[in-house]
Amino acid sequence: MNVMTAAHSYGLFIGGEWVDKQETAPVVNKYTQAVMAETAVTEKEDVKQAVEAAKSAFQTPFSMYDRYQILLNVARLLREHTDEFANVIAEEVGKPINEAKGEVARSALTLENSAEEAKRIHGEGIPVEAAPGSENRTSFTRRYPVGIVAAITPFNVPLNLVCHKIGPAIAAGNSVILKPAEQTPVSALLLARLFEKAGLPKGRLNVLTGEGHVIGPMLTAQPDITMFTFTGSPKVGQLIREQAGLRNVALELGNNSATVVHRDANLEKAAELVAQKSFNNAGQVCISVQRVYVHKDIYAEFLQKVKAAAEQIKLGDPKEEATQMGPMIAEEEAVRVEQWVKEAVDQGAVVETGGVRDGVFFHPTILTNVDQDMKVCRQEVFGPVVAVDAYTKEEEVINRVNDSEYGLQAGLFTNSLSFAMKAMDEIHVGGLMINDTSGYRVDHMPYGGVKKSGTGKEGPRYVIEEMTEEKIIVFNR
Ligand code: TXE
Repeated sequence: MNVMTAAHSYGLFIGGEWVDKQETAPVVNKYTQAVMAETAVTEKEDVKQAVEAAKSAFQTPFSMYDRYQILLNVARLLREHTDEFANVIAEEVGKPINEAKGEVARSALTLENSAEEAKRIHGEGIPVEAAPGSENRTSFTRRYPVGIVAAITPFNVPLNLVCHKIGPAIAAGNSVILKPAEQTPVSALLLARLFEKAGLPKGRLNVLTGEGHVIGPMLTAQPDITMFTFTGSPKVGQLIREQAGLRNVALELGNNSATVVHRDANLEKAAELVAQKSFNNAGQVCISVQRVYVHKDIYAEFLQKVKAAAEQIKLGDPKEEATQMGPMIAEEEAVRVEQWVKEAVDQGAVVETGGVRDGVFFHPTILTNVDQDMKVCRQEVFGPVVAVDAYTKEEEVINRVNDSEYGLQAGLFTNSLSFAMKAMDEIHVGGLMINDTSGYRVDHMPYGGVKKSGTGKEGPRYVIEEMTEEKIIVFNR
């Protein structure tokens, strides 16, 4: 029996103070649907105060070494509080506890890497004297923080994707206003407490909770916010870009990731990784495997292996160690996925396994006999559904992978160097994983897509470049 833990209540975090609000919104445990927290609802006045706090903090010097130390301290505190954060993530996302612990570990690495990069922000010498007539000049560039960064984050990775925005922003010397996803804000609020404990100067980090479609326009209406960084759906990304005007907007958006399994692939490894990366976090990952193209010579054998792996996956309470897949973020999302699968079946797709909704749960599902124009292939399912199809030629499968409005990451299992090199040049994505699935990511690598998958790269070093402005200085003797 789930003992109802007393629901915690959290205020807004503005200028280093916790601000309680009259109106609050519940956060539910996605497995039990019990209220696990009450969070404050942001009003226009709070946005103004957060901008003021961020602005005055930005005017107070904050050395690189101090930034380094604070970020390193928060990484340490995160590790020390792994169980607390993992439990919150398991409850507010429905993510199995072991995956949640993994997210906490990666979040600490993201902050640790941000700390290291805080000490490596520099310009370079520019040989202007190489120009005839400039022999008496000397020049170099410097990088300066952009100012106030507004960060808006999605529900599915509520701690690490927040760290990917706060870490580099602070490392670069900016002030941050964070608006976490309304379905999963508690991890971000607990993280703010760690920054407060680590001695982050007041106003350098502000957290505003509430619904994005209400707070978003309030943020983009603030002229003092110099940059927006958003991770979420293309629809919202487009809205923010339109509202931001000429200001810089970094967008990490959706994908319908493809992975290719060539006839010379290691079938065991490919089937294991495809099953793992199709269904982890109930497929609610932007680089989750959604389309698998398998060479016809090994199609039947591969399908049998990945089906067997999918049928082993244990669904259940995310707080149980044995659980490998929890509920989706909300029942209406599971209903949407059920409708998409039904539509595909009506159009001729075959359900090899799964295809069943059980309340908020959707069973790991493998579809075959699919068509590229079915929603389950053409759009982003963001659920535990993968479509597996056969191909014959390298040229053909590259065209099918590219037949998408998205281009975040793709995977290719092959031992053919020539095919890998051809794919390297011709598959149009932000990242190509050879002998791995589209779902591979480590936190310090450049991560980001092309086409509708967004603009800009994440990974602390790359975000710091986007969150600083380069200035050239030229001395004339
Ligand atoms: O997105 P939403 P969700 C993508 C994933 C999927 C989506 C799922 O591919 O498409 O995110 O996450 C706020 N103005 N990625 O459902 O609805 C909202 O409150 C301003 C890609 O959370 O876009 C939340 O905080 N903000 C990614 C945030 O936007 C608004 C990895 C995201 O909400 C708003 C993870 C508005 N009008 C998920 N409406 C990657 N590429 O790495 C909502 N929001």
